[in-house]
Amino acid sequence: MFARLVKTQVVFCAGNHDYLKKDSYYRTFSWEKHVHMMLNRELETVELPEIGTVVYGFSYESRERTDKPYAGKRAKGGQPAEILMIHGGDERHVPVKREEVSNLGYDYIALGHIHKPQNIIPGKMAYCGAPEPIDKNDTGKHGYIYGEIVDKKCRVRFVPSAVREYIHMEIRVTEDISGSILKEKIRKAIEEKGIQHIYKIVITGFRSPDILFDLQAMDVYGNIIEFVDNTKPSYDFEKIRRQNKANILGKFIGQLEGYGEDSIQYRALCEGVQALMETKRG
Ligand SMILES: [Mn+2]
Repeated sequence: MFARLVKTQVVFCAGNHDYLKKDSYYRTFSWEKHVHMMLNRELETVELPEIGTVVYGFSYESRERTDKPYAGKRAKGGQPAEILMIHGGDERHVPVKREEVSNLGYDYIALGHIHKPQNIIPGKMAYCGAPEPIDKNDTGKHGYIYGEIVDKKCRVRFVPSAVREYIHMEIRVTEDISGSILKEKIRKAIEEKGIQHIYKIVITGFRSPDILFDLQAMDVYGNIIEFVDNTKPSYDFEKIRRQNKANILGKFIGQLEGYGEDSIQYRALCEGVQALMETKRG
């Protein structure tokens, strides 16, 4: 795929996942002229005089490394544009301190390893993030960073380009909502945001006490990977207690009333009342 590019110089390094083993395919593969792989664990340079650019970088030879191959290595001024490329940034993968790299003289510092795109120093240092999200908690936009260095001034912008996004979506219900209405609601919400995305649906609010949602049946487009039902039954506990003063139901509510809706006591109250109501009905 790199070979198909006709106007682009590609510079890249091996990171902690695809680190250079002794028999790594990276070492022997013969890349096209415009594809430059860094095969050194120490800082090396790729000079691209035809575009007035030099890229400094290094590769991993192990899954983890806590040294800093860039430390104290200043940009040498060999080309008008000087870029430093670092894979890592956390404690076990080439730690990066903003102060340690920002005054080494590079025009831009390109960071990789963290999947969420983030600006570390505006116009100077950023993680582009994974071009496509790679796990369900990797929500938000994904893409690449487009930058231009002109007269030692760097301007960058993030360009969203991912085909899909992971989206966590909350759907509120009320006690008049049935399973089939909820299914419609979810379907519409997904259509609005895009059926190409992948969803985690969290259902909140108060449902009718008689309903138990069949969530599996609500995955209309096959793009819901997780359902969380946080709904609570809309019991009027005070009223039920008053009507059942003399029996176990009323006493049970009396014991567990007054706890917050997020407490385990509240859950016990809901489950217990439901069980006792069903017994009563039967
Ligand atoms: Mn990594």
